[in-house]
Amino acid sequence: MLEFEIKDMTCGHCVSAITQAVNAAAPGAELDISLDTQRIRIGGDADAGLIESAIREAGYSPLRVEAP
Ligand SMILES: [Cu+2]
Repeated sequence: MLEFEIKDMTCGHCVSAITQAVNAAAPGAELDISLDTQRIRIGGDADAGLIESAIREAGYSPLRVEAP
């Protein structure tokens, strides 16, 4: 599982833009987005670098949250 904090994800528009970016970078991956905590989780063994750059290309600033 991957987790990112995205501080500039602030509204429903951001959520849908990021959802599209992640779906394109990791087709079929399970995605859990929380606007409240400004975090997203991606299930499975998706490529962290690929997803991070897709989110950046969509205009946002993801910060990788390392699992404990
Ligand atoms: Cu927004």
